[in-house]
Amino acid sequence: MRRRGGIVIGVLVGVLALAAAGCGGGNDDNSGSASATAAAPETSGAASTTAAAGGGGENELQLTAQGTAWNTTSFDLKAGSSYTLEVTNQDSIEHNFTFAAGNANQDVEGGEDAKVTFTAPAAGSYPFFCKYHPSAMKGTITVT
Ligand SMILES: [Cu+2]
Repeated sequence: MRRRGGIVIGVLVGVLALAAAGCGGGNDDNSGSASATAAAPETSGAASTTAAAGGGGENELQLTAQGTAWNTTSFDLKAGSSYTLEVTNQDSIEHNFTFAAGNANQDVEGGEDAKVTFTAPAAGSYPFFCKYHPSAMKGTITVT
């Protein structure tokens, strides 16, 4: 922990030093590229890709609550496939994602987001909704 923080601070200081040097017009020999490549390994692990979706693997879905409404009211899933849904709550009040056929029931505090994983049931059409605002926040999940 300590060591890593020191490296991050060191990189920041280096960037600032380079910026300052740029203004003075002096040491341009080891400019921008050096600090950019040094920082790259730190961030590589954090970036999540959605490209992994496919054959029996994990599929990522997104849903946002804003103004006591969902930004998406329909999803198409494949029967038996596993899904991870990230629910983003942009309101200040708590919302919830309930998809009973997939045994999903996930609360999401105001201003936060939460992930819920479920397996698509047999082919059919199923409702999803926020259990706190079921008439305003509902949609349909179609499984094929
Ligand atoms: Cu709600």
